[in-house]
Formats: sequence, structure tokens, C-alpha cells
Amino acid sequence: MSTSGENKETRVRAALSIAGLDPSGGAGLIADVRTFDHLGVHPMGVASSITFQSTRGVTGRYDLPPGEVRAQLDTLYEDRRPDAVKTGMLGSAAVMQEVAGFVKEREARMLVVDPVIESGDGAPLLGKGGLSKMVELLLPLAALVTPNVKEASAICGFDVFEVSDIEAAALWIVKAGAGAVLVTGARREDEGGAIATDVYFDGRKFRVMDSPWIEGERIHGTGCVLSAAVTAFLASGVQLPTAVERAREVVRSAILGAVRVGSGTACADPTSFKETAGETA
Ligand code: PXL
Repeated sequence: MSTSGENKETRVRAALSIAGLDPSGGAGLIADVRTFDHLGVHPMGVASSITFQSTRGVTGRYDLPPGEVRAQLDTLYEDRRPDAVKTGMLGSAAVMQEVAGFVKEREARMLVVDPVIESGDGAPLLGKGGLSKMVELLLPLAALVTPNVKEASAICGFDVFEVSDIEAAALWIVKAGAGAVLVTGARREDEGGAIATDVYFDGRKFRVMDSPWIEGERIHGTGCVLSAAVTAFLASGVQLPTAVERAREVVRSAILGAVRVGSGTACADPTSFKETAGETA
């Protein structure tokens, strides 16, 4: 970024991620920060939990005490309110409650909630009581919630496979108070091959968004990149439905350009996306 006076006079657009640290860089805060930066907004990050993790998987986690998460947020907001915020892994019910309380008090606008419950290979990333606190306190504050089908099923308490189940889940989540929801990652078979279906619902109408299924191994960090990309576009002033459409393109590029970092799961690469929010807002 240039250090000319011009840039210092206009405050840069900033997006904040409140999420866990995945030291391998494939998911969590590092993936979010890379996505924000790549899409042209200044990245801010508040750590809620530290996972012990490589591309081979998660071996443990340390959830920060809620007061320490609050202290990071208070200090940051005394200086600068970000233009959009996302939550990822919050780790514990206590941090969920603290973050929801903070968002409500500070009227943080443009909240995207990625309801992280477990890692792609099934390691728990949210402690006991966290899910009900999420539904009760955080979902009603969200402009958008981005569950995959598994998370949607955990949130709503019924199986989510077919488009009709996904629509029921989306309705459930909006009834719980979210402004809109994007349920991702349903796989459907069509004459032409497998289709990846996401369903967007803003309380008025359902939009079924299809793209060709990308065959291959599971890619780490796709949910983080998706919700971070929506947040970056919102911070840049893009309206929600368009932000969602563009974020799906970012994830598609991040999957197609996934990188082999270690001996385990390949990682989504948000920098594979060619276009910046700054140029297109
Ligand atoms: O992909 C969900 C996720 C989110 N946040 C952190 C993670 C993971 C998955 O492993 O480690 C910190």
C-alpha cells in the first residue's frame, strides 16, 4: 500500500474477523485475513481460540477466557469500528455470549456468522452449550449466516440433504432472527454430472445457486474463505446478495487453486481469485 498523504486522509475500509487461530494457515483467522487483504480491505483479527493444528488435523485447542476476547474488542473499537465483521470459530459458550453481547452493545453492523461447530475431519471446535447460545444470542444479530449442510442440520435439529430440507433449514434460521442465510455444500446429481448447490434466503424468496461440483479431495478452509469474502465485499459497500454471489466465485477459485502445504489436507487459496473488491465495488 502506498504511503502517500492521499491514502492517509481517506480511512481505509476495514473488515474484522473474530475467529480461531489455525497455525497451518489453511482456515480460521489466517485464512480470513488473507481473504480480506486479497479483496482490498484492511484486515483486522480478534482471536477467540488457539487450535493446535497442522494440515494433518487438530490435536487440541485453547479457548481464550471471554474477558480476554472482550479486551481485544474493546481496545480495537475505542479506536476504529470496522465496516463489517465476521465470526468464525468462537470455541466456547462463554465466548459466544461475550461476543454476542459486544456486537449488540456496539451495534456492529454487517455481521456475518459462520457457525463453526467442528473441523472438516470432525474435531470439535465449539464447546458444550455453545450451539444453543449461538442460536439464542448470535443468530438474531446476523445480517447473514453461512452454514454448510452439516452445520445447518446441527443448528436446526433435522437432517439436511435435499433442496427441500435446505429450504426448511434456511427458513428455520431466518425465523431464529438472522437477516439472511446461505446454506452451502449440498451435492446433487444431474444429467450433466454432480452439482454443488447453495441456497440463499433473505426471508422473502429462495435463490438456488448451482455450480458444477469440483471433484477431488476435501479442501481445508473453504467455509472460512466464503464467509470472509462476503464480509470483505460488505465492508467495501457491495449489497448482500451481490456480495454472496461474488463470494461464491472467490471460493470456487480458492478450491481450484488449492495448495499443498503439508502432508495432509490441501488448503483453499483465496489469492487464486483474480479481481479485487476495490475495483468492482
Ligand atoms: O473450517 C472451520 C475452521 C474454522 N476455524 C478454525 C479451524 C477450522 C477448521 O479446522 O481450525 C480455527
